[in-house]
Amino acid sequence: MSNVKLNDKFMWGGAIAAYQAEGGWNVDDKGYSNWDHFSNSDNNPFNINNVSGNDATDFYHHYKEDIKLLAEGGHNSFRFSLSWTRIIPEGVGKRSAAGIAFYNDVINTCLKYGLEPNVTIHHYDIPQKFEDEFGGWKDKRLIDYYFDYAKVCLEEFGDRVKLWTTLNEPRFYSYCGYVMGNWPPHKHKDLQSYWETVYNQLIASAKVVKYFKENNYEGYIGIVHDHGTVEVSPETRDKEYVYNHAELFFNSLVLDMCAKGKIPTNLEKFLKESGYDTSFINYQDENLLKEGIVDFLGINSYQRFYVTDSTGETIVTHNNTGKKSNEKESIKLKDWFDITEPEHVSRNFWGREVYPEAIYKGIKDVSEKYPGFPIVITENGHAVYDTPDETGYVEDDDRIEVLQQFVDYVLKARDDGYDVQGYFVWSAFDVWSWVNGYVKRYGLIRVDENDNFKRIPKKSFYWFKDIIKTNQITL
Ligand code: BGP
Repeated sequence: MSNVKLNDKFMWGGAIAAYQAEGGWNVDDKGYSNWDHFSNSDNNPFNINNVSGNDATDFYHHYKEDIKLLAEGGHNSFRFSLSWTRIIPEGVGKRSAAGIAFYNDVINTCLKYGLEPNVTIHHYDIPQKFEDEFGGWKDKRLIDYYFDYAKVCLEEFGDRVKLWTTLNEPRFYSYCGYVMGNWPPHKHKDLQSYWETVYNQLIASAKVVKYFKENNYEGYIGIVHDHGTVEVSPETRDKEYVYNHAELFFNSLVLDMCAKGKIPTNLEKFLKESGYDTSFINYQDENLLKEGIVDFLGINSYQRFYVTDSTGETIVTHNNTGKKSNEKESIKLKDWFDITEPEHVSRNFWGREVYPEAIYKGIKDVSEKYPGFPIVITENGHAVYDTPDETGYVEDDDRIEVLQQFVDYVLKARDDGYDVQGYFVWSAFDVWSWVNGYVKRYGLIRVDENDNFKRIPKKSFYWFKDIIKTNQITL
């Protein structure tokens, strides 16, 4: 256990992200983001499901009702993110009074209902302008623009928000944007940009953490990583090689930089061996990284990575259409590793393995490699096609069954002495899924986009309320 207590009590809550929940994409003076661009470009070839997050689930107009409902569900905390272009419409410079007023009221409403706000400064949405002007996170200029934006967030909300995270899933963001290509900026198998953009985001995060500490903000600041333990299949020829390469790709680039303040020792070596341009790595950056070590680690836990020897060219697959496709979420990375199929795998409709033990293994793995950091499960969830009855009620027993196992593993991890201090279910209520819109749902509260975004608690909402009630934990 660490000496840090992020809260008085173990945090039970739900998570959402600005673009996926807020809607109100062009109200008041809100600026234009990369995801607004995704939704509003005519005939966007990348928007394969033809979905728009313009209204998302209208949190912008429903937040009071939502937060009240979460409090009724027994939640004592709430994770949400801030939209850069709502706070600084042009990305840099003038602040939006309306945007700031909105978030002030969200925060104050949380506090009124006894929910600790757990605020993510950046959850995938950047001003489109920076994507157009210089290619977003590819360019180190974004580090300073992001830093200026984060300072505004701390200045405006830091008197009441005590739990911050700098970035949501820098790795997965780069993976989808530059390797998979299903998210903006839609580059496919551009591994060079993958490494560079993860690196740049981690430098940006460290700048903010350093600033937070230097300015003695009250509270704690962390980062959110999409962790999955790397497991090497038994028939693998070169187990150590495969493990080290996969671990660098999936976990240690992010975690070493933010928790050890170090560039992973094998990063430059492995990249050079594979012919990458490593000039973006600057060991001088370690001075900043050391001063920008996080207070805690936010772990989004959905899966593990089961790997074996590389068998050939790089192949990336993803299932963006649900049960219409048999495609699995997978990558074969030339000369590094292949994701392979463990036996008896259960998968969700979008081809992702459902493996609840991953959350326990993840907590253990991170605690052992990065001792001394409290862990918060900042996301964990289960996507299904929900079928409401005529009143709009959803009996989501399938979701409950999976989440129960995940929660049991989190509680077991605590019993076994691992310092887990919170669990946030993805998602608090239905939100708009990045490329699947309203079809792929995770929420414990149904949002009916065809009926004025009406909120109707699902069976899982009551299940979670019960979990919270019977597991009140003092930290
Ligand atoms: C995480 C993201 C969330 C959320 C979740 C489910 O990676 O942090 O924003 O979207 O995954 O993703 P999806 O809706 O694409 O299934």
